[in-house]
Amino acid sequence: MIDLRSDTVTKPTAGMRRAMAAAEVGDDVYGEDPTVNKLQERAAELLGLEAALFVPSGTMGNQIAVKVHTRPGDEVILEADSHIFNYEMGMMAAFSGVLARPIQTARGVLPLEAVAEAIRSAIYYLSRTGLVCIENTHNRKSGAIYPLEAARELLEFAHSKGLPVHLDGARIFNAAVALGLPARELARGLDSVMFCLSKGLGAPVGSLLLGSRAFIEEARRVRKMLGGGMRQAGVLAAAGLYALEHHIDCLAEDHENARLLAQGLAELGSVQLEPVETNIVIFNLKEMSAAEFAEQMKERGILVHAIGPQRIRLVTHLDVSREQIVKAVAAARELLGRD
Ligand code: TLP
Repeated sequence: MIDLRSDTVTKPTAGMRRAMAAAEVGDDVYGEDPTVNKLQERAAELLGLEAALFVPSGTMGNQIAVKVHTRPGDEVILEADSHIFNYEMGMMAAFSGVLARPIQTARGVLPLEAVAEAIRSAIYYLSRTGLVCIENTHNRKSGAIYPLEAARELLEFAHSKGLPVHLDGARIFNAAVALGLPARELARGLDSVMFCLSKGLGAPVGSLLLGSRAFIEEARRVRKMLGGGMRQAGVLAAAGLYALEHHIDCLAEDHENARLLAQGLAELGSVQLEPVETNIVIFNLKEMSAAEFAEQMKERGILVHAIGPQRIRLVTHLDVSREQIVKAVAAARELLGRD
C-alpha cells in the first residue's frame, strides 16, 4: 500500500529504533528523564523560545496553550479552517470554557482588519478577547505557509492590543525548509508554539509546546491535569531527538514529491487543485465523489483521505518515494482519464 492519507503514518526507521532502545530514562513526572530534558532543551534552542514541554500529541499541546493563555468566558480569534477549531473535539470550549471567533480566509492568513473587528472592546459587559491563534503550515489550506511579514504584522498588532499569539506549528519545519529559513525565524516573538514530531519528522509519538519559562511551568501543571504526565518517556523523546537531527532537511524531498504529484494531477481535467506549497496536496473532484475516488484508489493500492464530499487530501512523507508518487499519479490518471 502507498499511504498518502497523512504524514502521521510514518514508521520509525531502524536508526530511530536504535536511538529509542539506547535511551537513558527516568521518571519525567519528577523531571528526571534525561532524554526528555535534552529534547526539551533542543526544541527550545531550535525554536528560539525560553522553554519547552514534551506532550503526547499536537492536540494536547494546542489545548494546554489555550488553557494557559485564557480565562473562562474569553474569546479566541482563529482561522475558520484551523485544526484547533475543527479537529480538537470542541476541547477549547469543553476544557477552557472559551468561545471561538473564527475568521474565514482563502489561505489561512488572518487579515489585520478582520482581527481588529473581532477584538472585543474593553467594556465590562462584553466578553474579553484572550488569544489569537495561527497555523503554519495550514493543514486544510493544502499546507499553505503563513508569510513571515504577515505573521510579524499580526504579532505586532495583537501585542499592541495586549493579546498573546499562539502558533499551531504542527508542521513548522515544513514551512522553514520551504522558505529556506531556520525555524526560529518563524517563531520569533510568538507567545507560544506547538510543533509535532509525529508528522513529517517521522517520530512515532509526540509534540513540543514552547513558550516563556513561566508559561511552560503552568503548562506542566495543565498537562498533568489532562493525564499527560509521562514516566520513562525518554524512549519516545529519543525518537524525537533523532528526528530533529536527521529528518528536518529531508522534508525538502517531501515537498518535491508533492510538487510532482500536483503536476501529474493538474494534467487531469477533472481535478481542481489548490496551490501546493509544502507536503500537502488538496483537490476537488469535478465528476466523482471523494468516497468513490478513495475506494477506487484503494483498490489500486493507494490510500488517500476524503476530506469533503468532493475533496481529497494527499500528504507526502518520509515513507513514500518518488517512484511511489509516479505510481499514484498513474493510478489517478487511469481512474479519471485525461481531459
Ligand atoms: N493533523 C492530522 C489530523 O488530525 C487531521 C493530520 O492527519 O493532518 N495541528 C495541525 C495543523 C494538525 O494537522 C494536527 C494533526 C494537529 C494539530 C494535532 O496533532 P495530533 O494528531 O498529534 O493531536
